[in-house]
Amino acid sequence: MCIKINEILAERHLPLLLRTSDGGPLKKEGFEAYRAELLSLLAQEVYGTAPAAPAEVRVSEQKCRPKEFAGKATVRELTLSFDTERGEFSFPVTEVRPNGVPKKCPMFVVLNFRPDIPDKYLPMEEILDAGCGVLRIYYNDVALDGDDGFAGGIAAMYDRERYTWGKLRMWAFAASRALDYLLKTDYVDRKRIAVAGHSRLGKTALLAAAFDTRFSLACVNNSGCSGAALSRGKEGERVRDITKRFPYWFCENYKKYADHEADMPFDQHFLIAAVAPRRVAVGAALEDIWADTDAQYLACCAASPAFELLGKKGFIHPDRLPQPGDFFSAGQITFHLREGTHFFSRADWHCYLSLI
Ligand code: GTR
Repeated sequence: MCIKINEILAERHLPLLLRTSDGGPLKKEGFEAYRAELLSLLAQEVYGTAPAAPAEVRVSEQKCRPKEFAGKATVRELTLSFDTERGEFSFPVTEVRPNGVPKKCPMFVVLNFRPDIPDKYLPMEEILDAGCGVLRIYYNDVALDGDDGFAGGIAAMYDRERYTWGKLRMWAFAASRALDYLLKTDYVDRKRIAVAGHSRLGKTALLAAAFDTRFSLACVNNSGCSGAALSRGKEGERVRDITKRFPYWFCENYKKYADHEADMPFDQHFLIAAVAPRRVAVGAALEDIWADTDAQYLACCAASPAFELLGKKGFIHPDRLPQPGDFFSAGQITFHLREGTHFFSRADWHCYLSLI
């Protein structure tokens, strides 16, 4: 028997998207205000509140290698700095941009687990051959991925009483500061700046694009729980698992939904919807049971109406669950499912490179 997607979604009893405060349907004109409400709800309950963007981001160059990757690219080691409540905060980034590209190049702000370039998650030559550049952030340079009591990195630069942000939001904040810098250069295509990450950094990429409308595309790889996967009815990792193992990724409030997903006044399709009308690319892997492939696909289905309200194609997909080899890329939400395990693979990159 073939079960329809709408029937599967109905069984998850998701909070309704696109409702006004009195429960009526939202109109296109009301979307911006509604989007702000979505973001404030998600900040309040999941990711925490964050400081406003600093007035300016300063850049200093540490090293420049103009002929890397067989002469195809210029690689620069940079330091980005900005003022915070407690003085200046700086973090290093690496910029790789293609040489000899006559027009401005599209860029990926890539949050990664290691500072290396290339890296097993970052096939640099293939990205360059597609005419794209990368601004790489090593996430531990911004805030340690561990329980440091929020005493180090960017966490220590702001009053914890004022801002409840967890580490995901801190890494996303850094992605926006990298974007501040890129927008000041004259070689970047301002309309084609993506934010990309895998797993916990896939959650971060989605969060960054939801909060910052200057990103044109979010590449959300194998993000799973608290990323692009619906929490209601989810297999593998649940809110209880993630808040127990990684409490510092979130704000305190999120813990109350451990084993109480049905009480959440939101689900993860709200986060995808907050990127509308821009593009969200969700990548899943067949053996990544912990992230739950179907839950990520269903979140795309459930978020689609937000994009449609704004006159865009939302998520264009057949009326079935995904199969390996699927890549649905006709709308603003795209989804692919590849064979294999939890990994940021070249196959994933090839999808994202076709979308930027
Ligand atoms: C897991 C975590 C996932 C995912 C992953 C990763 O242990 O439970 O949510 O973020 O780590 O980032 O590799």
